[in-house]
Amino acid sequence: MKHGERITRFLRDETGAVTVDYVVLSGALTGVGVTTAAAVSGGVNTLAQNIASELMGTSAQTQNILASDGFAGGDRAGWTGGTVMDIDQFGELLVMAAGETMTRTVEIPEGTEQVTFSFDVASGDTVDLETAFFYLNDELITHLNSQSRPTASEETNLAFLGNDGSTPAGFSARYETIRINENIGGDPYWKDSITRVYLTMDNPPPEVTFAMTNNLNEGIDNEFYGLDNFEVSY
Ligand SMILES: [Ca+2]
Ligand SMILES: [Ca+2]
Ligand SMILES: [Ca+2]
Repeated sequence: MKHGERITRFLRDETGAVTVDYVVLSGALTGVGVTTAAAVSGGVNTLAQNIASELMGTSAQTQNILASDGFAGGDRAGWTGGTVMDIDQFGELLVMAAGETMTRTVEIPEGTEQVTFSFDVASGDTVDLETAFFYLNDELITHLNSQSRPTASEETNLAFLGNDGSTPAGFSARYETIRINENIGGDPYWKDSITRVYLTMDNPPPEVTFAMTNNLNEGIDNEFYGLDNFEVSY
């Protein structure tokens, strides 16, 4: 009998031991599961944060403004040449007289891959297929052929980039028509236009000078090219 009881106890102990082992083991497995879930969710969270900061980085990239000039209150800080004029309907513009050159130098952070110059060009009154020229560091990037007065045969105004906007290597130029065939301001008889121009420069040096000139042949009160909403960004 004693021997039998011992066997029974032994079996019970074995069963008990197995049960204990199972509890410990399943507990350990649950622990591994929790740890794995935490690790995976941690990884997913990190990935989500990476995507979020990547997206924020992208939007922040377009918001790095190096210069922003609207000439409000006659402010022309940083510019050489040109005269700020408050022309009815156009507002305050940096106006370029016949043959005049206007420049603005901007410091570019090291490692910038591409810098963008964007600005509105107002073609006022009797501009008749005369041209505004745009330079970056003395290199002619593109030119705007504009006709802001009504032609003799039809009242059609024009504004387009010369050479179809083709540019030297490492630069690009494009434009958008903001207003055309309208009497915006100046002399109400002569129609005007506003063209937004975008220039880009790849791998810019630490300092870039934007310059704008023209081949107008009349006084500022007869025709003008005006600059507004000038912005440099990367
Ligand atoms: Ca303005
Ligand atoms: Ca003219
Ligand atoms: Ca006008």
